Amino acid sequence: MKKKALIYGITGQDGAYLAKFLLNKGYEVHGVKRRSSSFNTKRLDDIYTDPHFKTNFFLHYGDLTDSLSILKTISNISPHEIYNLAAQSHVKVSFDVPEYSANVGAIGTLRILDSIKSLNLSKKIKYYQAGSSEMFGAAIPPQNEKTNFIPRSPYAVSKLFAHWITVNYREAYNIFACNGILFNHESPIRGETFVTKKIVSALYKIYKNKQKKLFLGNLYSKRDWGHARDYVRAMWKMLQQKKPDDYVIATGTQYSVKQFINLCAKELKMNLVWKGKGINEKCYWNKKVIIEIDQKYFRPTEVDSLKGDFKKAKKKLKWKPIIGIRDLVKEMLDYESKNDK
Ligand code: NAP
Ligand code: F7E
Repeated sequence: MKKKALIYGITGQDGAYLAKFLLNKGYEVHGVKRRSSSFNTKRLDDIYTDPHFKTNFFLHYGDLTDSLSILKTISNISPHEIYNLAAQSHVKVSFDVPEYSANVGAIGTLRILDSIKSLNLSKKIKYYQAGSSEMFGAAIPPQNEKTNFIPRSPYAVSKLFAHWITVNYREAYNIFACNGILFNHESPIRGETFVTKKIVSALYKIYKNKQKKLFLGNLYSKRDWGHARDYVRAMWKMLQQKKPDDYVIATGTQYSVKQFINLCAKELKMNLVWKGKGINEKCYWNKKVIIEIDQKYFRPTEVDSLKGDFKKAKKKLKWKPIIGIRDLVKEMLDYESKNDK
């Protein structure tokens, strides 16, 4: 029998990669999208087919703040697997809209889990929860499944609730529910305001003389950056195990934001010169200032250093990342070039 998957957060970066991955595996894929005043399905354009014709891909309206729609969607579709990738996922923005971020990230997760339980589908549905390395926050790297969580933003705290409510519903109601604790993962279709996409897109435009300057915040935080295509494979693998469990997914390497900029510049063969310190640090190319610091991009509390230890996933899931950071940068730059009008 054909397996059915339901994806919350289908219109996001990971939702698009996961949908393609599952369609290739022969799944019938259902996704929940929010109503928006303009089209929000750009990332799905290449897999969307008019449902009047034969297709394995279906979109439904819904929202994680709306219990009624969640209950109805899960009941109507009765999927074998649910992937909850929906969130207000921008850490800096979560300081501006903390209540909404918690409503979606934390209570939204509870709404799905409790719908599974209330509909008596605990034995049928396997559940994946999109956890985040942000939950580790100030914990010393490398971080793994045994590391204490020290969250540093409303986003991270909401993900921590989601993590523990997933564990609780697994233990209390026997739901096959897994937490993936994923470190940063990027791609050409990463949201434009996350730092990697912001850097790649601006540097490319500066290189092509279509933009003069890029303004950034903290250049010295370090992240463990992988590729989204590798990471959605890990999500699926978690739900194919005999027992539900929680896993760290990472590359085990870290780079600072400044190192990431230098990697992009190297790929573009741009010779950058850095001068100054702190808020006055500037980056020059061809004797012109192309990068400056703007205080508004700093967070009230920062996460300084993330580096994941993914030994458990390697051993139990037989998972490891395939795409390294240089190939990631190259693919992101190629995408900018192909879409350059
Ligand atoms: P993303 O591109 O920001 O996508 C988030 C998705 O959630 C979008 O489809 C968005 O819909 C949807 N969404 C937001 N609020 C919603 C609501 N109230 N109801 C229903 N859907 C809602 O994020 P991503 O990078 O793909 O990440 C996927 C998940 O993994 C997120 O939960 C994120 O927090 C988590 N995560 C990401 C990373 C990473 O590095 N990418 C690492 C660890 C964990 P719209 O398109 O309409 O906005
Ligand atoms: O910031 C610094 C910023 O917003 C990375 C989300 O997917 O990964 C992501 O969260 C670093 C931070 O990602 C700018 O201060 C400097 O230290 O790209 P980011 P994030 O906060 O790590 C985790 C795992 C998730 O779960 C989240 O959903 O870069 N930084 N200057 C900047 N960041 C941004 N966005 N913009 C800047 O101008």
